[in-house]
Amino acid sequence: MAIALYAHPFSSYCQKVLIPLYENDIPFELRLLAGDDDLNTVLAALWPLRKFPVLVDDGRTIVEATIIVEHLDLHHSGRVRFLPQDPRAALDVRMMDRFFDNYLMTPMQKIVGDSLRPAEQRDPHGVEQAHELFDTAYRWLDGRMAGRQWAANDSFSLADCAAAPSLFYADWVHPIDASFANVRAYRRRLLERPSFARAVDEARPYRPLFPLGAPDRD
Ligand SMILES: N[C@@H](CCC(=O)N[C@@H](CS)C(=O)NCC(=O)O)C(=O)O
Repeated sequence: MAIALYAHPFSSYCQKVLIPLYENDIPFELRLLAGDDDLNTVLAALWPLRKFPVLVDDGRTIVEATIIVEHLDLHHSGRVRFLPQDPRAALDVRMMDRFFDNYLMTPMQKIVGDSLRPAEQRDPHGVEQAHELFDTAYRWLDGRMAGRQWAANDSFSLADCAAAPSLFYADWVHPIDASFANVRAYRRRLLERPSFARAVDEARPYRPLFPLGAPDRD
């Protein structure tokens, strides 16, 4: 039975799982969540929290992007492995995956989400905190990436699947300062990775939807 992915190409967490699907040429059907009420009803039945991506594989529903990547690595493993077999090395990958989700994806979603609220429901303090978090996270990541090609263990992994969309969009909402040369170089490297480049290209038509205005680059 084919894999079904409930997703939207412009969504950062969906791009995180498109990367392993493209890296290993795993066939899947995209159920495009683009305002179709019927599909949204299906999504709510599969996952009442209505967050996406959601993957259905052989009748089994898998939620949370990280777990979807782990599921694909376990059940549809291919040329590129996303978690090292050594559990100690795998911990480093998981640590970096948490870093990108918690300290880049989260403030990015906070800032974008806030911009979609009516003026009287905005949270300027929360947005300010999100910007501060970016500065701290970029600084830490710059040190971490010194001399590294990929986020963990010198091979492309789950951590880089999390890094690619989070750094891609983070730079749109809080540009990475030129002093963080390692982070900027890593972001460029991720954009050159064919699987992520494909995900970015497929999402290009949706750029006008970016509420803060997509920059004219990338
Ligand atoms: N923790 C979830 C987060 C997923 C998430 O926030 N997805 C966004 C799209 S990028 C979403 O579902 N937005 C719609 C909503 O929040 O209602 C994961 O890792 O998959």
